[in-house]
Amino acid sequence: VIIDHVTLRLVRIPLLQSFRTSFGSLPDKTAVIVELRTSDGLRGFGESSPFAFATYTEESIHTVFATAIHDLAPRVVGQEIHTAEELVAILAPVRGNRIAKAGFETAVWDLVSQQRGESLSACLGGVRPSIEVGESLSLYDSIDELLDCVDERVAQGYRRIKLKIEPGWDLEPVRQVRDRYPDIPLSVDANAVYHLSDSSIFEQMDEFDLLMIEQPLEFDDLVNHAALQSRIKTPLCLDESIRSVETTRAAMELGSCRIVNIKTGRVGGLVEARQIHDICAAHHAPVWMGGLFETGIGRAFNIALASLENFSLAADMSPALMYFESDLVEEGFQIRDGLVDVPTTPGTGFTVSDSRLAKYTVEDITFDTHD
Ligand code: OSB
Ligand code: MG
Repeated sequence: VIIDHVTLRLVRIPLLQSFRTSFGSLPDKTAVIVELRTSDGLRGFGESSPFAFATYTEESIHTVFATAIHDLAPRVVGQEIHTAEELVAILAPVRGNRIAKAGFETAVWDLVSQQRGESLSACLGGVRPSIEVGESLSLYDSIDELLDCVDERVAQGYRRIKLKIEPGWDLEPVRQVRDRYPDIPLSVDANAVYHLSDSSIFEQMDEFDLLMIEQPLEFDDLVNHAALQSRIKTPLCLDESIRSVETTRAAMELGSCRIVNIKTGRVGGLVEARQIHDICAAHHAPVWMGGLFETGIGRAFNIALASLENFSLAADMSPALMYFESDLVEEGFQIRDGLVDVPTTPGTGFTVSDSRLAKYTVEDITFDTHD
């Protein structure tokens, strides 16, 4: 198909409650929604889902929107594209900026799956009819607040609870949650705030029988994670450090982790994500689907990807309406008994709400072949 229009929409959606990690609070939900229109009238939607500031990775809503406008959209408009791999090749000269690229890449997958008349999961080679869902809990001001929240999520049937930690909020909250729920799958996520000199904290965590410890150390350090992994029994999981096929291979060969969190955006889209999944499978390292608080548009791609075989641990996949006052798709999805169904209808299985997209768009720009 020929991509004859590209529209980029910068959206901001208020959060229902603030969410705090070791790198700070998220003020609102920001995303760039990429719409590709083809010469034969198809519309494909993708999502770039950075946070407001460059605190999780080096991309922010500002860098993503600027990169999409100046580096990516001009390379895509007017092109004939049949597969997501072709799009990846077209964008390959642009270094990094993976969250920005993922908006375009996922939009192409939407077009491809519509054109083939197959579900996105089938197009990707998915095998799971449903995905197990866990929940990622914010840092809180008190352990009582945290325990209330854990009670609620356990009662709702979530299959894994992930606690955010930071210095001063680590061993004690984790101990209390573990004492209250001796059997739930429990993990912690430090978002890269500790140093190798903090190893004794993680050695002490071995007694909590955690499923994994996610990204304890610096966001780009594979060597120190390998050193820490050799000192503790609990599997390390890398999030921020896993950017690409190359960093995944390095992490596997160095022994930096035993589990990988794959986020569609962080790695630049579903083509790269699927390759990372395959490398991990070859190393017997399970993977799971992480999230960037995507709207329903982005969550749709995550659900389809998480239906691949080696996604054997619960995903961060709460419905957008748990976090935002409104979503950008018509359908939303339900979590039943800790599971979300993988759509089987052609395309992503979700329809963009044009009216809500317009309501939350604060800036937009369209490129067409006549520019
Ligand atoms: O590290 O996974 C993370 C949210 C903000 C910043 C970092 C992370 C998270 C999450 C997202 O845990 C969870 C989700 O999208 O459901
Ligand atoms: Mg994480």
